[in-house]
Amino acid sequence: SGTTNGTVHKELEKAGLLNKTKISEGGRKLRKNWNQSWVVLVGNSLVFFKDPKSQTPSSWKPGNSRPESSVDLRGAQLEFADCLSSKKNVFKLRTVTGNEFLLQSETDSLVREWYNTIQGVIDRLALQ
Ligand code: I3S
Repeated sequence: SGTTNGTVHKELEKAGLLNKTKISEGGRKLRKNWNQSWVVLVGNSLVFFKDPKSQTPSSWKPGNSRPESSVDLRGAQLEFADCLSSKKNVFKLRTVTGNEFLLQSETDSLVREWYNTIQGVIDRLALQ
């Protein structure tokens, strides 16, 4: 993040479409409900938007659209989790608060990029 005139500008790291389902809330298991989500990695957060059609990287601005939910990546854990789904290219994101999400795409390279970029942010936060 950079600061100009007292305003913090969070860095947009990555944005795109992924299939997403939440599988735990505070350690409590949830029933899967896979949906396509517009996912934005900005600052220390992974932000999910419900309506992918109305979102593009160029149209995304803070405060421009209402996120469905947001995940604090500090202390979060990532792991590939093809064993948790019949889908391929699945990884699990677990937050410190015990929320767990599965993220997936049919495109292998895209999923690897997301995994590596999110892991990079988690690693950076661990050093701060
Ligand atoms: O791991 P699960 O519970 O077998 O996941 C599947 C189910 O949640 C299923 O929903 P219903 O049980 O409500 O019909 C979903 O439609 C599937 O997509 C889930 O499995 P995958 O393998 O797609 O993660």
